Order: sequence, then C-alpha cells, then structure tokens
Amino acid sequence: MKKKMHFNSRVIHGGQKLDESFGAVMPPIYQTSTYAQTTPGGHKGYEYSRTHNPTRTALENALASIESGKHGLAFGSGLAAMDAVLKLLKPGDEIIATHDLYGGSYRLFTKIFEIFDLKFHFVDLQNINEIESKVNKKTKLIWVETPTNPMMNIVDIQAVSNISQSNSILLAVDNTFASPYLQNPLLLGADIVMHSATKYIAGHSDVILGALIVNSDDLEERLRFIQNASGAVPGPMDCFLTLRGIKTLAVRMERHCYNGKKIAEFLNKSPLIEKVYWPGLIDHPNHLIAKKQMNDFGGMISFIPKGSNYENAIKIIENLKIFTLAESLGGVESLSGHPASMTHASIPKKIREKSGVLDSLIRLSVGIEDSQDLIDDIEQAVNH
Ligand code: P1T
Repeated sequence: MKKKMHFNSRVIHGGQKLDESFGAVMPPIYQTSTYAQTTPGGHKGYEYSRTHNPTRTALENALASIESGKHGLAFGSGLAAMDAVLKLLKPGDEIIATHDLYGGSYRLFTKIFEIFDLKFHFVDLQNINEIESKVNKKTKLIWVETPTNPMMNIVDIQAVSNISQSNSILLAVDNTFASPYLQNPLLLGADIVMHSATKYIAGHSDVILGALIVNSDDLEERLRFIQNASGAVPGPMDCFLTLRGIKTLAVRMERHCYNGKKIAEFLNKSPLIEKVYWPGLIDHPNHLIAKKQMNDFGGMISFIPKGSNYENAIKIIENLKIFTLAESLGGVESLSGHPASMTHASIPKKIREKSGVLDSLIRLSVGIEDSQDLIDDIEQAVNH
C-alpha cells in the first residue's frame, strides 16, 4: 500500500497531478463553460462546467486529501455547501444542531429550510444527554460546529458520532474554525465535513468558496447530483485561488496558533478583560476535549472587556489599528468583529444571548503578523 504523506506534504501535493499538456506545476485556470464533443457523448471527461471543470477537480482532490477523505466537492460558498447537505433530507425530517453557531447557518436553517418542513432542535451539543433526549425515528442529521462561532465551545466529535452511528443518523461537522490542519472530523466518525473555505483554507480574504468532504461513495453521488442540479458551483478562478491558499495552509496555521496563544494569554492576564474564550486555555471548560481532538488551538479568540459593557467593547474595536473591523476570519491579516451586530445579528437577541453572544463580546481573528505588534495594538486599544 502507498504510504500516506504527512499533512505538510499533502497541502502541496495531495490529490494533484502534473498538467499533461505542458507540465504546468499549478493546474491551469480552465476559464471555459463548455467542452467540444466529436459526437454526442464523445468528450474527454468534461461536458459543461456546472457539472465539472478541471480546475475544480484539482481543488476537490486537494480538499479530499487534506481532510483525509475520499471525495471533495467545491461550492460557491460555505452556505451553498450547507444548503446541499440539507437537500439530502425531506419534509418531516429532524435535525439536531449546535445551539451556538454561525448566524448565517442559523438563518439558513430557520428562514429557508423550516419553510420546507425540516425541524431543527438547537441544543448544547457539549451535553450528550441533551442530544440523546432529542433523537427519534425522524432524526436524520446532527449538525456540529466545533469550535463554535463565536463562543469557541468544543463539541466532542467522537462522542457525538457514537450516537449518530448507533442510530443511523448522518453526522456533519462544520470544520471552518479549526481548518483541516487542526482537526479531521472524518477520522473521528463524522460522515460529512463542511468548510467555509473562504476562511483558513483559502486564507487570503480574496475568495468566497465552500467545501464538503465525504468517504461514502453513495453520499458523494447524492451530493454531486444536488451540486449539479442546484448549481451553486464556484468559478475556476476561485478554485485556483483556493488551491493556491491550500499550499500554505500548514505554515499559516502554525503561525495563527502561535499568535493565538500569545494573545489569549495576554488577554487572560489583563485586569481590564473579564473573560477570554480560547480552547487552549487550561480553564476553558472543554480544554481536554480540544486537546484530544485538535492538533493545536487556532487563532480565533473571543473576549469580554471588564464590566461587560457594550460601549466599552465598541470603543476597543474602534481603537484597534492593526486589527481591521470586518466580517469574516481566517485570513493572513488580523480582523476584529462585534458578533452581536455583525455575524450573529440574524439570531434573535434572546436566543443569541442564551448562548453567550452578549453585546459586550468582541471576536478576534488573529492573523500572521508579528505577535508583539498585535499585543501592542490590543494593549493601546484597551487602555485608551
Ligand atoms: O461565508 P460562507 O463562505 O458562505 O461561509 C458561511 C460560514 C459557515 N460556517 C461558519 C462556521 C462560518 O464562520 C461561516 C462564515 N462566517 C463569517 C463570515 C464570519 O465572519 O463568522
């Protein structure tokens, strides 16, 4: 059997073939909608670019390789990838989902799919009893996000997969915050891994793209049918940019984790900060599970300034100079965000606050700049 390459090599070579025409080291951007046929059906494997495109194939093979999966599928956005997973279901089916998740995911579930009679139970997936209490014959999918956006809660993927497997329920994991460098849910018993590749995978804040990775041939076939029939596919240029991003995923993540640790420890020690949410801190409630299922702890940090005060939080965000206030995360540059009014504004205030997304919460996506510059920036913003 061929020896599996280490992650650092798979990001460069995983699933890749040299271009047969000219030996181009990077796959060409096949900016074409269609492919010539000599006779109906007489083609070289590609007919129409909604169905498939060679640049997308190269990306999909790389995605499968870095997630230790068999099949990768690329979509026009992370939400388009989630949309395809939900289309595996039918009216009346039930889904158990993390109660603390990206606002756009919550909006897709409640404002689109509830209309089509899918029923969502939002529970704290850190509590296995809560999951078990919602499982019944209609339960067809468990949707996990870990670490969660923005509370950085950690769900034990293996423990949830014990429940999903013994009840023949699909388990999907949104692995966006971890990236395949930190965590590979398929190896922990998940059936589907989903990514907003917009974030760490592409890594440069210049592309919107989504991904699904699966092992099952049957799931791949059903998802490809949906991908082609619904048509939310990425263009070849975006596939190329994402593939280029993957090449540096390992080195970028190493620095994101290093900087994340420095900043989380700085915030944790500051008398002006009330609470820090980062799974690498030993007092994080699920630090040991994070340690068990992740290779490191990443560069996403949330915190609440002293006094849990909205005005104070906004002042800090506005005072930051290197951290840019913006939606999104996972790029090389550091970003700050105010989840309550930005990424999670589509969740009703009462529900949002129940999971901890208070008006005083600040979210940081720690980039790969010099860690001391970032700490100095936070220090001046907090002390201002
Ligand atoms: O933006 P898009 O590529 O469609 O991905 C949606 C998505 C799905 N899952 C998680 C965990 C996410 O964080 C996101 C997008 N999140 C942001 C834009 C944000 O700033 O949190």
